[in-house]
Amino acid sequence: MNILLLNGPNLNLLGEREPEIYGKTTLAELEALVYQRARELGAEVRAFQSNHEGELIDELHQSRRWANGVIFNPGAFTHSSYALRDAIVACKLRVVEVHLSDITQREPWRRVSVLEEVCAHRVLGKGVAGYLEALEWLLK
Ligand code: CA2
Repeated sequence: MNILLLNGPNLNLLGEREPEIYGKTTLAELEALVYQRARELGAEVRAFQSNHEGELIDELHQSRRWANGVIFNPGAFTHSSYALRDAIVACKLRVVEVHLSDITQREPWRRVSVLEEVCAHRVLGKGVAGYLEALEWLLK
């Protein structure tokens, strides 16, 4: 199984600010944890992070034949990006929407996900462990 690990805007700064919301783990550490668990489970992971909507869309397009599933934290694009929503449908990949925080318990604008309907599954508010849960869900 091949899994794309995709992180959206500002997640390159993980571990640097707002640890009370997003935890202390850096993006590099998070990616290493997912790589390690995937190796144990016999899967291959490719990780990509971008602050740019178009680059995330390009990565979904480019991975559509290689990947069997996607672990995707779209960051704030979650709440607004119909372009990413179309890309998820177009690439026909099983996408798990992951959020470190529980967006359903935060500001009203953060409670809305325009991607939820086109994702196969979602994991909210479990921090880094949520990414591992998403991996295991895709591999089960
Ligand atoms: O809870 C999540 O995982 C989010 O997807 C994180 C996004 C946020 O815009 C979503 O509403 C929920 C990114 C938050 C900003 O990331 C930071 C990272 C490090 C330091 C400060 C902010």
